[in-house]
Amino acid sequence: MERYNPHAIEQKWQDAWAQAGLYTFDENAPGEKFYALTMFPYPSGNLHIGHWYANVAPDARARWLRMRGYNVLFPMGFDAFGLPAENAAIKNGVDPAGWTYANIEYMVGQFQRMGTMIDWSRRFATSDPEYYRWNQWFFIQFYKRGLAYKKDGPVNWCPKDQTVLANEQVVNGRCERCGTAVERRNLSQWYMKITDYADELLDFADTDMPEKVRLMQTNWIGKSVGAEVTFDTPAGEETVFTTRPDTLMGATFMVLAPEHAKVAALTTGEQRAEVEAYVAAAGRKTDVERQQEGEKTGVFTGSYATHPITGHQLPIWVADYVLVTYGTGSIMAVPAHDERDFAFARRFGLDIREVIRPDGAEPMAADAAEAYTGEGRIVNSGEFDGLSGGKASIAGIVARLEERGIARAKTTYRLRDWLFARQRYWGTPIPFVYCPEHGAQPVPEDQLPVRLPDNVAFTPGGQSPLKLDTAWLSTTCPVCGGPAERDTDTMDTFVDSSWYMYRFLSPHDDTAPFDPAKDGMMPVGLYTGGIEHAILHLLYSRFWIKVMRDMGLTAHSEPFARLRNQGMILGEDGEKMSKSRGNVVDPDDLVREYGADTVRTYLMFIAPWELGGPWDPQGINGPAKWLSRVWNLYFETGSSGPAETVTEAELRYAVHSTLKKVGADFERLSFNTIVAALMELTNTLVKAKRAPVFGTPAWDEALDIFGRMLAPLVPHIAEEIWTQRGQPGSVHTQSWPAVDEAAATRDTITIGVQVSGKVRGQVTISRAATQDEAMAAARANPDVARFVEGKDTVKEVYVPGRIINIVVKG
Ligand code: ANZ
Repeated sequence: MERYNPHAIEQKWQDAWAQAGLYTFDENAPGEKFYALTMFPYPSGNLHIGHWYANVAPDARARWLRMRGYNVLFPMGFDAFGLPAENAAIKNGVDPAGWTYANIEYMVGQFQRMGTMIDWSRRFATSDPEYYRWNQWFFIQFYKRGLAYKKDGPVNWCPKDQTVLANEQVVNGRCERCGTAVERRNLSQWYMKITDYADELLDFADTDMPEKVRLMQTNWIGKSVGAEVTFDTPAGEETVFTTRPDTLMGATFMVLAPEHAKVAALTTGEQRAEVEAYVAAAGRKTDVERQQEGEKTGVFTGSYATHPITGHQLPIWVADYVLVTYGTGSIMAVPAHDERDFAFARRFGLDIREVIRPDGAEPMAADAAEAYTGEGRIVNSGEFDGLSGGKASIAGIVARLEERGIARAKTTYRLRDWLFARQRYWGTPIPFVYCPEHGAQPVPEDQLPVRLPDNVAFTPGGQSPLKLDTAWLSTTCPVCGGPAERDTDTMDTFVDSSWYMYRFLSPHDDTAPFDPAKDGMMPVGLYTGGIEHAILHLLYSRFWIKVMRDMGLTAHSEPFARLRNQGMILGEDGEKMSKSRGNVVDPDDLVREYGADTVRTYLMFIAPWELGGPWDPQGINGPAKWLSRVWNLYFETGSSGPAETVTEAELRYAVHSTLKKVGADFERLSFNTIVAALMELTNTLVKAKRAPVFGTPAWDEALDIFGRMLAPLVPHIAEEIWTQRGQPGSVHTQSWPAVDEAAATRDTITIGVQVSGKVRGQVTISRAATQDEAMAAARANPDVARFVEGKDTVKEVYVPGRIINIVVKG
């Protein structure tokens, strides 16, 4: 007998499957359609263990669905635009396209060695002009709908990457990609009006996402319900946004953000030098630094606002804890009930006026140490006194203020419009031209795609080569035919992943982004990927699909019916794997040593999939040995014989109860317990091979069902077993076995026997045993018999399935 040698079978089967087109999705094939998708990778040049972890379990699940009769679409592509290609170009003088496509070829080969059921005939890269052409088409449609617009304003600028960044790409004040401190600049930029969809994006009714993901998106959108209240100032009316209009009478000063437009006009001559210095210093800080805890800073402008009800004069301050990008960029400060205002008032000796008091409490002490932010009754507020403060009374108070023209109800969002343009080369060119006569004009749709020029010159400073490519730059105005210049910006690469799931439906369509006849495949039935995409990618794609729906392109409002996140495989040391830490595990090395099936098994076995955990180099030996045992189970002769006692019922119970569990675990994406159950079943099978049940129909059934259960997890060895057993076709086109419910339930049970209330022994009886049968079995047990023989029986009780009690006298 040959020993298990994955290297002798894996490549062979991968080639055979590819040749047979075994995994090519055919929409006309029978079976309910199911769309399973794993987030596509960036073509960095190498699939790492994290990619394997992210892909093998969803592959197993897609294979399982297929065996259950679903017609499963499981495609893969490459998210191919982005900075690394361009940085490689700047650093090593290579062409970004050449670099990207060579990486893709290499990674496809790596993917193939994983043994997945990916349908490669649908593969595309988002840097293909045939793909990004539709980004441009969408951009023009969004523009026509008023959703793409250009605006002057403060933006985050990364001086190293020489490009603007979306707020989402600034982490702790630094460029998410290169870590350089981000600057603020005023630039005219393209935006996408995602804020139009803020409310709808808060509704997750049609998309099943993990609680944590929903929460992160909800916080990112940051909906706040409140009111705008207007104050008079020497520079005209100033409106503030507040979520607590019930505390209006407690407002004792006003604060403007340093960048607020009225700062200069409100600053008196005496205060000017101080205010200007403060504003300049604040400009050098990031929003995050400004909002960090720590001592509040600020300066008085010298001017006063008039309280709209009391007419009191409230000093107007400038402080950087108020952000120009939120609400109206100014606040009414209520130090008694807001922590930041309280700290500020204490620091600068400003008035604190209590207006909310818990029932039965004493008035707030003059030397109170902190603001009171809880519930209570309104006090010191004239006509509003006695109302309960907080949510309950806000609507009523706003209505009364509205009548007098002081306030109006207002809902504010933290979400900003999506800053869409980048000053980089390796992305989708924005399809606009600028004519001295006719301004910004979209490129006519029949001229799409606007292709990226080849052979551009990269400069070490990082400026976009598009700006320097005069041949590419100069074009004609679609309105007058006169000379015009192209937009040199490219799109944020998040556009590419915003709608790619639709492209897989008809990846070669050159008349539309996707074939509308295929819309029924959407939404994606199960989308899997990392939690790092909880906000940006998911929010953008949810937005994009809602716009597509409003354009009449799709009937769906959500791209993903269900999303699940895998955890992360860490280094042996529990740290994130990275070259600098030297703790990287290379899946290619592992495949060379153990074969893909073992690596697949180990990655599913190593941890609950959604949690992940540290890599254990010893751990892989378990799965390797298991697959050898599996192999021997089928192919080793000579070790069979009646040396063990496994009955037919026991064997069938083991097989069918495992089958039942594996099905339930696939459903809930619990892969490690599937592997564990199959390992346990292997033990029973190895025993059964040496028992009289060997060679019976039950034995054949066991080998058949076990072989099919292996197929989704370890496709190569399962295929070899299938074939070597002389069965025609592929195990991967077989159906998933049906559970024999009767066999999956044990028909005997083991229960305790009490004599006069004391447990004396245990008996194994049929589940269907009658009281008489149960009693007979109990009395036949020697441990029980000792206590009942020769004694009078007072009572016999059998609680079916639970306990037997024999009460005796004497
Ligand atoms: C008066 C007040 C009294 C407030 C009170 C709070 C508590 P969220 O919930 O996050 O939306 N605010 C408004 N605009 C601001 C800005 N540009 N920068 C910093 N803070 C700003 O927060 C809304 C509250 O944050 C608003 O309600 C305002 O302070 C402050 F007992 O107004 B409040």
